[in-house]
Amino acid sequence: MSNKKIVFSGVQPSGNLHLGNYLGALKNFVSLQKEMECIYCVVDLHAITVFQDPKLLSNNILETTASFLASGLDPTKSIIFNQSSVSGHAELAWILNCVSRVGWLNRMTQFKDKAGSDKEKASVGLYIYPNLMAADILLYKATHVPVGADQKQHLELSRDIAQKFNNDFKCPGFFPLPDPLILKNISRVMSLRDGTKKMSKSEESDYSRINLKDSPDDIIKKIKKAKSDSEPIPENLKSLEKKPEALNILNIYSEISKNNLESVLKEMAGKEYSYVKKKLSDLLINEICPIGEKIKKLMNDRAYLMEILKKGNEKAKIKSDENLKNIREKVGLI
Ligand code: AQP
Repeated sequence: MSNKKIVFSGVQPSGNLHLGNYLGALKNFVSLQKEMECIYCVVDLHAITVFQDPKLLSNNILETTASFLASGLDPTKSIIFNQSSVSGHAELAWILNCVSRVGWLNRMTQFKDKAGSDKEKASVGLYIYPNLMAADILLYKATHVPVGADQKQHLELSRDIAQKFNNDFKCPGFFPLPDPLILKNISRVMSLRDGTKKMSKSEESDYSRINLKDSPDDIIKKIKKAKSDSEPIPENLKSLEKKPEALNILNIYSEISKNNLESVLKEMAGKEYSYVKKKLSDLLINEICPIGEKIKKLMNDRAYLMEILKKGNEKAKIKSDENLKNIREKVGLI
């Protein structure tokens, strides 16, 4: 077994990237590329588990690539490519479909959330999405996976699948068991309209999220309208237990201002939420708007983005072909 640390993670090109994707994933991706070998993927095969308009999908693949670059990912340090361009992802997913158990998938809460009340009408792809995610990670024998807390359960499943493969095919340690890298402070950014739901690309109301491409005016408007609390900011965390929207605003402020929540409460106790909202808008405009501008600029040079994906694909393919050859051997495929 090798001790090499390999990072893998992905983002779906299913719409506008938002503050949740940025704080829960992208920011972490950028800091990791300084320390480890990193592979970052635009997971387009995951996106189509829910219907995507083909024209919008092609555009979103490029825009997610642009968002990676604009957030600070460096294609000379990290491998950046789109999932469907490396066929090994789909091939390994099939092998792992045969290792993973129906009972395991039945426990996945994201399927229950996304499929909604009529599960019979959800795509089979949405149901087996976690097996494809395991394939993404194991295809590169990744050891570390930076994700938001919403993906923790899927990552635990990837570990179970890796372990079962190693046992079934009597190859202990063949697949490393991938570790999640989840930020402690703000692992889940919640919707600005409903503090019990995560901020999400597919949520209908644009007021529920801050998009990376939002203008300063959009940010000011959305934060102003964000649900909080009519009572002043309390001194302690306990008083926020039943106030998820207020807690969300303070959590986002804590993350963006790089102060822990306790010291934010100390600083803000007794003030109205309009006070923290004003400070938060200023900080968000400073951090997010330059990224949005870069995304827009990069989207004017599609040939450049295509070239980034092509080069990333070539590098990813070398690694995945080599691993897939060994995986096929273990399974007995000729
Ligand atoms: N609200 C969030 N807070 C923290 N992290 C988040 N992530 C997503 N939303 C939040 C993290 O971003 C990475 C990429 O996510 P994704 O786009 O592949 O899928 P998702 O989690 O399903 O994101 P969305 O926005 O909710 O997309 P839709 O609406 O299309 O399903 C992951 O690491 C995720 O944890």
